[in-house]
Amino acid sequence: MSDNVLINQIREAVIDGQAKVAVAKVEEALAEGLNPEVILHDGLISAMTEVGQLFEDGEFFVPEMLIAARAMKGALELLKPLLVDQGVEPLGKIAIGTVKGDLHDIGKSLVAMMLEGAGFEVADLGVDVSPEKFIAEVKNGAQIVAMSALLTTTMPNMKTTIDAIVEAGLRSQTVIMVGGAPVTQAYAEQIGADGYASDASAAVRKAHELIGQ
Ligand code: B1M
Repeated sequence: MSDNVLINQIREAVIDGQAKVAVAKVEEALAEGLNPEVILHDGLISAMTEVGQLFEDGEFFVPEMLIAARAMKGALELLKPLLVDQGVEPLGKIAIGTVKGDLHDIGKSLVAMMLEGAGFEVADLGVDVSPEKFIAEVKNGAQIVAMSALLTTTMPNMKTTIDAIVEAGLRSQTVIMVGGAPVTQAYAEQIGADGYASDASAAVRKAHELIGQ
């Protein structure tokens, strides 16, 4: 089967929330030798972009978004070992999480996975992460605090977390990186973060840069 047909089938399976079909098609694509990064970007991420558009257009509602996300996560699990190179020595410790009030975890998990693959030790704190939890990880030796936000309403919680880290007297002990669809370089600067990355690969580059490697 042609590569484009398979990629389209993966996209459609994710958009339709057909988790089993999505996994089967990703397996088929891998067996045919398609590049995992192409499957990720042109198949899975492209499908979630379409899902977001359908939601904005009022054609999809939260349940449809949720089942599409489940299909994406199932397929992503298959790609994980292929996208993650085995790092040898941990390069530094990163605490990553989606900020308080925000339940979106796919992008954050993708970033965590790529950072881990690049050789960082990653503490994935999950979603809806309070400033206190990030602070506990800084006390626990995290050199980078990495925050993700997908909602314009939760972006300010990045600033709240930075302020809490400052108040705890820990700002000089950690560097702070932010990202997520609504976040920009300008916003990162405005809230006093040390770095911004637009996607998972950029996050790996930024993490290297931030801890001087
Ligand atoms: Co939500 N949702 N959602 N949602 N959802 C968006 C974000 C939205 C843009 C949809 C839309 O309107 N088009 C919109 C936000 C609008 C806004 O704020 N302006 C929205 C809304 C409104 C909501 C609810 C409020 C809906 C409601 O209840 N009425 C609600 C909020 C719940 C909450 O969080 N409190 C909600 C709920 C949900 C679901 C639970 C149903 C589900 C999430 C399931 C899950 O994650 N387990 C969901 C989904 C799936 C989406 C969309 C469709 C897809 C998100 C996604 O996974 N993208 C999304 C629309 C969209 O983004 N197109 C949408 C794929 C992922 C790989 O990309 O997360 O951007 P992304 O991550 C990228 C980069 O951003 C970057 O790298 C990643 C990989 O390239 N990145 C970082 C991310 N974090 C980073 C951190 C870094 C660096 C880079 O450094 C630390």
